[in-house]
Amino acid sequence: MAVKVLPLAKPTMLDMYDRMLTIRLFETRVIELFREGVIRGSTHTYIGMEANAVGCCTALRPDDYITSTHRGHGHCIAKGGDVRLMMAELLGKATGYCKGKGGSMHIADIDAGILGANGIVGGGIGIATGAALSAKMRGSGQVCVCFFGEGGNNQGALHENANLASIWKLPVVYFCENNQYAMSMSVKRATAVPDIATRAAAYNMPGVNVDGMDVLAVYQATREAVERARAGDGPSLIVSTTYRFEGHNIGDPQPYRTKDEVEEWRRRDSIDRFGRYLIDEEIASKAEIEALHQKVAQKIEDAVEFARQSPEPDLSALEEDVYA
Ligand SMILES: Cc1ncc(C[n+]2csc(CCOP(=O)(O)OP(=O)(O)O)c2C)c(N)n1
Repeated sequence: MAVKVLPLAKPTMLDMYDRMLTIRLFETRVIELFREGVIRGSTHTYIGMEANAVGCCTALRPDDYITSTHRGHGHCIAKGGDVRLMMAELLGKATGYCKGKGGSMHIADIDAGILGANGIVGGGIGIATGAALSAKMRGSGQVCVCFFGEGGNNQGALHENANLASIWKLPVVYFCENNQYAMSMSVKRATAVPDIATRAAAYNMPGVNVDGMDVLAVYQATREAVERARAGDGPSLIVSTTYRFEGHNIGDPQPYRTKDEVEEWRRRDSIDRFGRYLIDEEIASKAEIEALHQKVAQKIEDAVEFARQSPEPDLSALEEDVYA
């Protein structure tokens, strides 16, 4: 791996691999269940981007916060969300995170510091900045990571919030997942600057680029930004170069990109890469990696079974938890 990474203990690295694989297998089952008609509505999968959420959240404390996006399953799993409650929510069951009434884009787990997925592109940015302001005012030492896409990066909210966060030195890390496309719109056509990280200069904060297919590089970049935030030195912008292997949502025919391009990125798969690293560096044996695959597959099947067996919300709950 190219980037110099501070040492991580073997259990931490195995846990990172476990979480990356959990995201991959969770999303793979989501696609299957969607095609079966068991999951309805719209769902955006995180397949291909696993190194981002996992590398980033490994640099966080359990009580730190994240805000997420419409493509939020990976962030939720990486920060410690419960795959049973997530799957139940996707199946619209009463045991789900939102009692089956929110679906994919409203999953939150406040106890785990997950301040919510968000169907509004850029909708998490103000929430993250507010959470960081709250942490600063309470003197809690918490940091908030704000995930958004390169499409979200062009929302005005980012620029208002980045300015405030900088002048108030808020403990927030703006983490832009540049997966090259916002729906069908290529970043090259939609964004005025070729290097999004240079935008940080306008807010007097560090802006760094990172290889979003390298989980250790993402961990290292986030760790530096988190340390700066926790020390009271203010926000940072991290821009990771990554790719979603599947369509924007399930059913996207993807006319805007070639099969060759997708294949080229699939060859950079971050899970294969990290698995090879663990074996080559003799951190884990092939047998340990295989055992992890089996354990994770079992965990996902258990979540699917839990969701399938769970009851539908009762009709009497229709107006519960409705605020507006
Ligand atoms: C404010 C707003 N505008 C438009 C949409 C429709 N929309 C949903 S996802 C998306 C693309 C977002 O792209 P990006 O932020 O790069 O995230 P990605 O899907 O690539 O993860 C758009 C335009 C929306 N949900 N909210």
